[in-house]
Amino acid sequence: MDKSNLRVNGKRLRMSLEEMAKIGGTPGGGVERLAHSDEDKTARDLFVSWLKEIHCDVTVDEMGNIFGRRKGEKESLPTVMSGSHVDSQPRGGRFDGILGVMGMLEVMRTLHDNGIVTKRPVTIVDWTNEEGSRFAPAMIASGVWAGKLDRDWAYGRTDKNGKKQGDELARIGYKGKQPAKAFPVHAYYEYHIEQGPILERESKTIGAPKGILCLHWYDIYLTGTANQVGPTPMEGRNDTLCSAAEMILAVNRVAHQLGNMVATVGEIQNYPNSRNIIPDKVHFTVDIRSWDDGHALRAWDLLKKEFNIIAERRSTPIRMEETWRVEHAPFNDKLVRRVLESAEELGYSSHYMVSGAGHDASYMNQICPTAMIFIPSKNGRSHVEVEESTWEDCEAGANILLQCILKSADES
Ligand code: HGY
Ligand code: MN
Ligand code: MN
Repeated sequence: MDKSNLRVNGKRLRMSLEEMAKIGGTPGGGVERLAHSDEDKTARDLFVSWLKEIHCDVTVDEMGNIFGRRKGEKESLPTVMSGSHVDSQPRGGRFDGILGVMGMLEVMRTLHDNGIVTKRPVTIVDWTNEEGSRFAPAMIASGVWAGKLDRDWAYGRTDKNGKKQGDELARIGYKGKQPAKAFPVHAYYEYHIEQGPILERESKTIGAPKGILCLHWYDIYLTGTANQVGPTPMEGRNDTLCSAAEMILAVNRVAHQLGNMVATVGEIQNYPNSRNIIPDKVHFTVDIRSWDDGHALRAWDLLKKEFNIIAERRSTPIRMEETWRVEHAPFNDKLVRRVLESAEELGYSSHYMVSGAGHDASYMNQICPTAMIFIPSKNGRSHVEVEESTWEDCEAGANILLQCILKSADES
């Protein structure tokens, strides 16, 4: 059979995405499927049932990563793999992560329908807790699998209510026995929405990122003196929310000043968070990203100095945690070219770019040749309920994935 004419079933892909969007669906048309929530479990169970329908060999490792393997002619050859994540942000979108899992499922279904056995085995993966929203950091399970993060450290990470990641993984029945350890992979592709404005602005259908920015995450803790807001004079207050406010604006300013980076404070907790008590504890997060890891570290050095000055001036002692860093990920040139060539062969416009969003492909890139396939995000929006991509583009990206998988899986 001339596999270059093979195409996915776009309707079936749409149906699986719509089915998944019902799990944790939100009133605003998005999804909320936080890592290790009941919704995450429901989606995982459905995914596993679909894998079994096409006779995949399903395994779950210690971090809850779900693998579905389709036999190849030469079982001893390293597999070709693709996948993404089922978990979402709070009030997240219906495409982030799940498109890459359903897209690869559609590829596996297409191989199954056509009775195609590739030279190499083909594996699909759902990476646990890619978002890092409930349990920080992001990409934690692919990080453990790649040998870059410690499994027990990951198990010990807690959410805002003090629940431990390892306990929650066990609670939903996905704390597998198989070690979360890298096995040989010949090539890894990740199919994902762009989550930014470039493809839409350039009117291109397929994005081929040259790689992913570095991601550096920090946690800042401030302590002050709580008191009744009425009788306490303004002079001499140790108001942690005022310190945090100055620090948050410094994060924004430094990113503008240095350029070639993004830096954001996305999360803050304020205690006791009562309108008539001066806050005496604040926790907030800092996310810094750049293609140049050293540049991102220089920004952090500057911010640390500024934070210490502010904390000193306001007498609100500070503790800064350097929580997590993943290097920038320059993808494999050959595989990136394969994405661009496949787009050309299938008649789709394409664009060479960079990924500002983090993906499990960052860690896979440290293990094996890796590349990603993007499709446009409407109005460049993501991590929001209005996240949207067209069904035509979803089908187009899945067709590119199918061709890339076939080419890599038939390589000797
Ligand atoms: O943070 C990210 O870019 C991804 O959504 N984890
Ligand atoms: Mn994602
Ligand atoms: Mn995301």
